Amino acid sequence: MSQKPHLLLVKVPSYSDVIAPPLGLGYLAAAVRDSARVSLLDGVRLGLTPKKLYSIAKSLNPDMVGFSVVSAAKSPAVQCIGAVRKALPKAVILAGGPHPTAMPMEFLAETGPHLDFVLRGEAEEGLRILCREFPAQGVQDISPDDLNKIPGMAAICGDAPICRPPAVREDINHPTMPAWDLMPPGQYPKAPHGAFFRRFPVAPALTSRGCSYGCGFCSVPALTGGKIRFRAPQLVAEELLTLKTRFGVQEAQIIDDNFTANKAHALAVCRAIINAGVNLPWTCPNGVRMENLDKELIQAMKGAGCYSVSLGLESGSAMVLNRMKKGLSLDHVGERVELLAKAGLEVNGFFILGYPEETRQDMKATLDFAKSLPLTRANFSLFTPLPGCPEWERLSADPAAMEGLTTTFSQVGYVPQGFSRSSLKRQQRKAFLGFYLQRRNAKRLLASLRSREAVYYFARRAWHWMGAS
Ligand code: B12
Repeated sequence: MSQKPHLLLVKVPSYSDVIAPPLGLGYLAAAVRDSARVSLLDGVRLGLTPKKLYSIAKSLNPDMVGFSVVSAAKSPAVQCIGAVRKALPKAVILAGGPHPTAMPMEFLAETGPHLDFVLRGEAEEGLRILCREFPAQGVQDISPDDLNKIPGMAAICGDAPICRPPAVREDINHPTMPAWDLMPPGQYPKAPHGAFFRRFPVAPALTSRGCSYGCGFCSVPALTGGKIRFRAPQLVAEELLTLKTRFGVQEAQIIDDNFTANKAHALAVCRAIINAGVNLPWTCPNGVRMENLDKELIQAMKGAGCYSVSLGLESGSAMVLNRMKKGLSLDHVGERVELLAKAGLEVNGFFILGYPEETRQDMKATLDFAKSLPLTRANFSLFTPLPGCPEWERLSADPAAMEGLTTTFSQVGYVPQGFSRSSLKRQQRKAFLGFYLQRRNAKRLLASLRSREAVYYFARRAWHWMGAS
């Protein structure tokens, strides 16, 4: 075809208390722009339904449609893909993101003939090949041999299914930044990652991808090959400046899988931010690890504008931490949290309740531990095994353990022995209330709700966490 194909990228809608620009789709759009005309629909922000998507697809009439799917959005994804196939019988329809990456053949089977293929892992390269080298109408034109050459490809292909390993990019400096014009942060509601912010609009940014730890509850190593890769610090600083000057961004969030995994990189990013005169407040709302968070790094982060850090503390029980393969000793936690708090940073603790074999005593230990630390906030989530995480692999071998398991995050996903759904939920409520009914913590929480809209989104989030059954 002589003209550039029109590619429509869709973030599949599912309930989320966070509504933030979908970086993955932004990177894909930037990667293929020289060979395709790209449109982007953030279904979470727009509250997209399959019916609405059907009409939009009809009127835009793209040649290719790519869906980004997390496991929580699996069922809406199947419906959206069906709706688009009905609207556009000839379009190439593909999917990617965490869920199709972890379960490619199952997802292809569930979507039936509507989905042409899945690109597993980081799809910049694969999508570029598809846009550049193949005519956009009709996948029939692509031979199985050619399909097999595309990184991360998974397709049914008659009786010779193709299923390549997830693509992992070595060089993450290209494209230099996501296509921010297709997802301007100013269009997003005040519901960013982590709920709390000081200024708005807020934009997420990456300085690295991947994580080399092997925590039992996390699927990141399975999705990204377990290897951490870094962006050039200078590029990070330039992206933040662009966000500020072109898109009016007032605050940034570093959402790496593990920003502090490599101290030299984290220090270099802080230096680049200062040298470029970025001058934006920023936070780390994803859990970071504590090993490298010493005085030097904490001061550098603070000096570069960081005011809040979230820590993946997970549990106050050594037995549970061990089971999680977290590689974290409770002895050093207090000292590190003190260091952060003394430096004047907000410190948020992430805890998980309901891990396999966890008891009520372990949960009490977690609450007591959380209360003993000088935390600004704490979050107690219920363990949900995600496709690709080590605990999912282990539980899958036992049909009884998998019974009733859900990954929607709108209800209890997994119930360990000795609990029912409602008793587990009660433990979670007890933990939240136990923590926030401490005067010091209640005061801090109220002080950080800075606008009416922030109160609304916080209440929505609290209802979701405390109320869902
Ligand atoms: C930041 C983050 C968030 C942020 C997103 C903010 C933002 N601005 O992007 C927020 C807080 C919103 C979030 C929410 C949730 N998250 Co989250 N999140 C992440 C995190 C840490 C990084 C995501 C990211 O930006 N990666 C960098 C970009 C470049 O990569 P990417 O998005 O994966 O996109 C690449 C590929 O996946 C692929 N790709 C993506 N989409 C598509 C589409 C097509 C067509 C193709 C071909 C390829 C493709 O190509 C992209 C470019 O390389 C990941 C961990 C991780 N490393 O994946 C977890 C992760 C994705 N989240 C996870 C979960 C569970 C959730 C929630 C369900 C949690 C909850 N309790 O509600 C919600 C789901 C919300 C929703 N409806 O989507 C899981 C998903 C696992 C799974 N099997 O589904 C992950 C993997 C974490 C984990 N511990 O396992 N999350």
